[in-house]
Amino acid sequence: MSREGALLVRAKQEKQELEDLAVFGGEPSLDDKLYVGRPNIGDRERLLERINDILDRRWLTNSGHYVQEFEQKIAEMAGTRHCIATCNGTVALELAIRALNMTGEVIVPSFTFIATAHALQWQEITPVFCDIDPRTHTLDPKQVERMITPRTTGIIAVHLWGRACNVDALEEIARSRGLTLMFDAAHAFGCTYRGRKIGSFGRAEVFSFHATKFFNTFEGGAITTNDDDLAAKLRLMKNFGFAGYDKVIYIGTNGKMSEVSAAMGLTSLESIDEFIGVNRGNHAQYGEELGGLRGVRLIPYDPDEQCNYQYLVLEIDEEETQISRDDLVQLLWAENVLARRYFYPGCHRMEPYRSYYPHAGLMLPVTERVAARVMLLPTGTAIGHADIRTICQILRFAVTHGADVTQMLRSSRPPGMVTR
Ligand code: T4K
Repeated sequence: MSREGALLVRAKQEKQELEDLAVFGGEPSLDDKLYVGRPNIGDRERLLERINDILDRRWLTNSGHYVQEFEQKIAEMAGTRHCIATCNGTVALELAIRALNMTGEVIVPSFTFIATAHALQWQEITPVFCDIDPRTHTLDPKQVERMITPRTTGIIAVHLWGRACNVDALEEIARSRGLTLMFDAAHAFGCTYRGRKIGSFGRAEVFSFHATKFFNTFEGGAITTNDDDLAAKLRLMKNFGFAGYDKVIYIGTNGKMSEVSAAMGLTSLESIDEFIGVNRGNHAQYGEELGGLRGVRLIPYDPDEQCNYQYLVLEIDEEETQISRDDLVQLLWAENVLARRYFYPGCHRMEPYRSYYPHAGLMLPVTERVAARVMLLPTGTAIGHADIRTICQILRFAVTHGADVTQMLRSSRPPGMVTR
């Protein structure tokens, strides 16, 4: 690009006056939308080779060559004896919950993707929403103890943002209270807890390889465990309970991963270091560009642990910024930066839980506070350094003029308008 071209782009991007913000009628800083969770894609040629091979073999699903290879690789990388690949993370959760005989009540965070709760409710098990630690955004072990009742059979803890839960404390509670502990590790493939790979904690751990995860199988998931009997049961359950042609020995469902998904997974795995490297670099750049911006905190990753850096999470302290998280999200959307409010408003405020337990929020003060402050920004291989610079410039401008932007939004917003 010529120097003049570069200056033009720069002029378009940098906001000087409030009216330059797209939310007030200015030109959006970005021509194309930037999404949270844009898929990372590995080597296309390699993927297409594999898909061609699948077609040549005429073996498309049902524990084919590629699914077996994928399961082996995941087990190796997670450091477990078994990996059972599934069609998605939600079905993997449902299978694990059922195979582990969870019943009655199971303690889960409310600050998670709705699938964690639904996987229980789907089987008529009551998700009991428990508060989180404000520092880690994961289950607070002290609160977990408070939520145990005679009906409690288990705990599903979530390694949110790929940052490990307080595994030791949870394992101790599960052991001493006779509860089954498993982990929703949907965000945490490639991450460690005290140097050990996530995958082998609790009775089982569940991964998601959905398109929006840092490495994906289009749709997909997996359960990892070191329990031989559990693994055997899960293999039956994900294939209708078939133990051979014409022989069903267990109740089951169809939770199988297809060959083409496994091919995508194997191809993605070959680029995993690159994906993590890009995410780590993006995280560092956001950190530098937003450094010192009052009221905006970038959630850090523990430098002593391995992490996939897939989630770029900000906490907005409205008292400091003078502009709310929701207003910032609205303003970014207008600029074509589709920031997200994961996991607002918390599962307990979504149906059917909101109707079942209208007062659950009373036990979840930290969840409610954090859910009102968190905002996720785009990262991954689909965005570049210039995009990050632009996003940070918009944020810096909006926060520096926080009170004025808020006032102007209030006077320009039609009554009843909400941000997504
Ligand atoms: N447990 C936890 C803690 C989870 O976070 C999840 C899933 C699960 C369990 C269940 O695992 P799965 O059954 O999904 O395997 C997304 C994902 O759909 C969901 O997988 C993920 N968590 C969650 C955190 O995010 P949504 O409802 O936010 O939006 P979605 O899927 O429409 O995509 C988000 C953005 O990504 C879009 O704005 C556009 C972009 N996108 C999406 C897709 C699918 C693309 O650019 N390309 C794509 O192909 O749930």
